Amino acid sequence: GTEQTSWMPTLGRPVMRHKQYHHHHYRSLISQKHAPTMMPHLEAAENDYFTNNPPPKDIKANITLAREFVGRHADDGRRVVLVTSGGTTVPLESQTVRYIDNFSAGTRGATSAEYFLEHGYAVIFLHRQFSLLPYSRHYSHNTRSFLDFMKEDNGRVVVDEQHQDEMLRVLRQYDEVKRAGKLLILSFITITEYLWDLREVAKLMQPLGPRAMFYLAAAVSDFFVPHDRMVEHKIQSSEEFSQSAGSNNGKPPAARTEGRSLIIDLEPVPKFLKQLVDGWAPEGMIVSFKLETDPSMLVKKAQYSLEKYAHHLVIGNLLATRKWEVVFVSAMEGEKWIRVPRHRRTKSFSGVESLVGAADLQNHESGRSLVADASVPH
Ligand code: PAZ
Repeated sequence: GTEQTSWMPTLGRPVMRHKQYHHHHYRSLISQKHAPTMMPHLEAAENDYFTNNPPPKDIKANITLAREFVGRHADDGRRVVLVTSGGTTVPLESQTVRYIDNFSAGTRGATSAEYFLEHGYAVIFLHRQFSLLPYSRHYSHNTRSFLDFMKEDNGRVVVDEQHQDEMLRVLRQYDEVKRAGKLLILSFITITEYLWDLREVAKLMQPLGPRAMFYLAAAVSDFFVPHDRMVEHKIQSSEEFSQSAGSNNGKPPAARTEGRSLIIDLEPVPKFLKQLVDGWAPEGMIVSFKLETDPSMLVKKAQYSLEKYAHHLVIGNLLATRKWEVVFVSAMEGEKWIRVPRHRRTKSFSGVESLVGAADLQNHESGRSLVADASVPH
């Protein structure tokens, strides 16, 4: 139908974009894009990272699942979106006792996945293990237990009256998605697992051409401990028991105790968005998220990211207000805020559910309905 193709005509990058748009933000993108794609030093950084940080144990299984999923939906001419969700961890030890984590609960990703499914997409949901999942999110991770939605009725367990309508609606959507095989759930824990999965799945999605979308809502670590600087065993709290330094290929271990303090030396995670845009998913539509806590930084940083990576859309949000306001920053439309009333926020309401319309952002008409959607009570 028309919905299936509304964003496709303008998707090609970068040629189609600079032919069609004259927005001032866009000019800087053009000059960026005239630089050779895949700079050699970026490729070197990629090779370096993936050579030195081994793949997760389940990478082969994930590739097999994703290949089958993408192949099936490609044959059906369906759009496929890879939604990333939840936070990545940074382990401090190979036998991991301690790790660095972040706040993300996976609300944005899980909620958006439901909306993509509702809009006809097949969804690969790459999420942090045990973070929120589409559909079940309505009943998990709550202050209430799922058992609080149940009652006993003549020796059988049933959903209590009060939750019947809502749960029936959710269950029907979930069953339909399962029946049609439109949702593939993959999981990661660490930053390295996430990057391996992202790269491999993105490459598998290449045959989809412009029918592939990447919706990168996961909160990805900026700093990490490289594999060759990670200590093997649990970090000890006193120097007497500390492991001897210098055992990792001559490289200094990233974590050591000094007196009673723990010193951790983290390295930057290479910025892989450039590789995704230019190398792994050259034809896909790419939507990234930018999280800040300082309101004066948000739009600036989102614009910077858009110009640097020359992808389609950056959705900016602030930690404190992320459930009810976001800003879309795109070459075509500049800066556009989307807000939903704050008081309607409930446990199961993400506040940005209609963001799934991101796919239609290149179409002014539906851009408006997106905002309107946001004010319809659920
Ligand atoms: O997972 P959540 O719903 O609690 O939060 C969503 C979010 C803030 C992680 C997401 O909207 C986002 O901005 N992700 C990118 C974060 C970043 O790496 O900048």
